[in-house]
This record gives sequence, C-alpha cells and structure tokens, in this order.
Amino acid sequence: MAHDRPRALSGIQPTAGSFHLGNYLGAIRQYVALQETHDAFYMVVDLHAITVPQDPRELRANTRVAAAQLLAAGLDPDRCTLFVQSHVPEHAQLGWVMNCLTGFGEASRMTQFKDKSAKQGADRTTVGLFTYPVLQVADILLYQADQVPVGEDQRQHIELTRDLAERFNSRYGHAFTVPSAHIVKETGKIYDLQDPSIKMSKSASTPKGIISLLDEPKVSAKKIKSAVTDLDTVIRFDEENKPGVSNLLTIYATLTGTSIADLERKYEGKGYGALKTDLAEVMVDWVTPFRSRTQEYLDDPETLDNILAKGAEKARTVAAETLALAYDKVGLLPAKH
Ligand code: AQP
Repeated sequence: MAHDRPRALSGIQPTAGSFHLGNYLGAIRQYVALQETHDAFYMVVDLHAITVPQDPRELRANTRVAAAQLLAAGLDPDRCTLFVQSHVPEHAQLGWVMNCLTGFGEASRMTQFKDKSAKQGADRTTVGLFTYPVLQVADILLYQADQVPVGEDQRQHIELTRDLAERFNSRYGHAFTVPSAHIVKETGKIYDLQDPSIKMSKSASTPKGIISLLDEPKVSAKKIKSAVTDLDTVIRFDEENKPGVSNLLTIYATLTGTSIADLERKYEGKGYGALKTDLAEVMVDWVTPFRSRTQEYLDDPETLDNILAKGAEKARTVAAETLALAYDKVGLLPAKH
C-alpha cells in the first residue's frame, strides 16, 4: 500500500457522444492538474453506463470517444493510468463485497438515485442504478485513492465511500485508504445556460442549456449568445441574485485564466451582449483544437486501444492486490493454484 505520491482516482461515463462543459470544468480539468502531483488513475466507467439502457454499438463507440476526449483534454498516458472500467474485473468483484456492507436505507438516501428513479419510475429503474454508488465506492477503494476529483454532485457518493472504507477497516482490519473529495469550489457546479438554477447535465438540460464539447463550434457560440441572464445589465458576480451572469463569468474566468474581478472591471458599463460575444469567441477558440485533437485519436483506434490496454494492465496490478487483501480480510477461502 505504500506508494510515493498520493493517489488520485476518478471516472467518467461514456453515456453521450460528447462530454459537456460541466464535465470538463468540474472534473476533467482537475484530472489533468492532478496527474502532475499524484499517482493518478482515470477510467471510462462503462459498467456505470449500463445502469440505464444503452445501445451496445453506441456504447462501444462512445467508450472510445470518451477516452479520446480525455486525451485531447490533456491526460498524458505517461503521467497517469487511463483505462476502461470493464477491462479490470476487480471493480465488479469488490463491488459485490461493498454491496454486502451497505445498508439498504443508507443506499436509499442517495439523492442522485432518488432524482433519477423518480424521473424514470420504479419499473424502469434498475437495481444496478440503485447500487451504482456502491460500485463507485469499490472503484475508488481498489486504488487506495487519497483524492477523488469530481463535481459537487458527487459529494454524497464520496461521503458514502468514506463511511464504507471506515466500516470495513473497523470491522475487518485496515485494508483501505479513506479518500477525500477534491472539489474545486468555483467550478464544482456549472449551471445550465437556459436554467441557471439547475446543473448543466445530459439528462436534465435542454439542448440549448448544455455545451457539448464536440458540437460544431458555431453551435456552442450560439448557445452562449442566447444564455439566460437577467433584466438588469450590470456584469457582477452574484450567484444568488444573478446566477446566469455569474455562471458565464465562471466559465469565462476558468477558460481564460482571468480572475472574476478583472472580468467585472473589463465589462464595467458594457452590456451583456459584449460579455456573451467575447465568451462565445473564447469558447470557439477552446473547442476548435479540442475537437480536432479528439478526432486525431479516433482516427487511430489502434493507438487508442493500446493506450487503454496498457492502462488496464497497470490498473489491474494495483486492483488485484487490493481485492486479494479485502477477500482475505472478509474470510473468503483463497482458490488453490
Ligand atoms: N454541471 C456540472 N458541473 C460540474 N461538474 C459536473 N459533472 C457533471 N456535471 C457537472 C462532473 O463530471 C464528472 C463526470 O460525471 P459523470 O460521468 O457521472 O457524468 P454525468 O454525471 O453523467 O454527467 P451529467 O450530465 O450530470 O449526467 P446525468 O445528467 O446523466 O447525471 C463527475 O465528476 C461529475 O461530478
């Protein structure tokens, strides 16, 4: 369990043909930063994706598209371990052990499950969706992760991970590092461009409310230009009273590395139109090279698959060691070889 650098782990679902701006600013940017300081493991969580219906062909294609986007965003396979969750069977195996440690009531309190199952209705909601957070617990604990870079919506799941790690350690003896959520306050929740009271999200946003990173740049520019603001014209960061403008300022500041205070000064006395026009341009300048880098990886699936194969091999060595320790602690009889 001793390793030189602290460990980081996170996962992202291949459930759409493109990541959205919330995924990038809330999570992926942090993945890229942490690969410099941490022994970092990042995965495309295809097992999580099938908790809701997926077209098999699309899922397979989207898994590659997800990996290509992570590389295009700046993940470097020489600096981090990038892999596909289902290539490492230990996730499902430790997931079962964790299911047997989780209270039914405890799992029932997960708000993301409550929201999604309420929308889908009980008959269409799978048991897999219910135990999704528990599989996520296994994902994290397998790598003895210290930090888990995620968006604000994942905070409760990381709390569950901490609770289960502590429960396992106290019941069976120390096996797992108790991880912390790494959530960047400013970008932990990027809001829908049409309804800044909800997070930008694949399942809840309308097409106009969400920036898909692989969309035509001019489509993204148009969405920024028609983002909902308010009746006032003052450009000021005030999340409570001016959520739409504040969201645009957060996006602008993060993509350009400018402070919000500088942006407020720059746009003093100018209307929302000027802010939106400039941010639309910033967006176009960001997504254009991102799209072409993603396409380059997709045009060479062999190289992409090799990166993922190497990643899975590295991940398995760590995951297998942790799983063996956990199985032993629980009292499972080892198979004779
Ligand atoms: N709006 C957001 N702001 C900041 N971070 C966000 N994340 C998602 N939306 C925002 C973070 O992105 C990472 C990957 O999440 P995921 O693979 O679970 O994607 P997701 O949650 O499926 O994305 P959506 O759009 O939110 O999907 P639905 O609508 O299906 O739930 C996570 O770290 C997440 O916090």
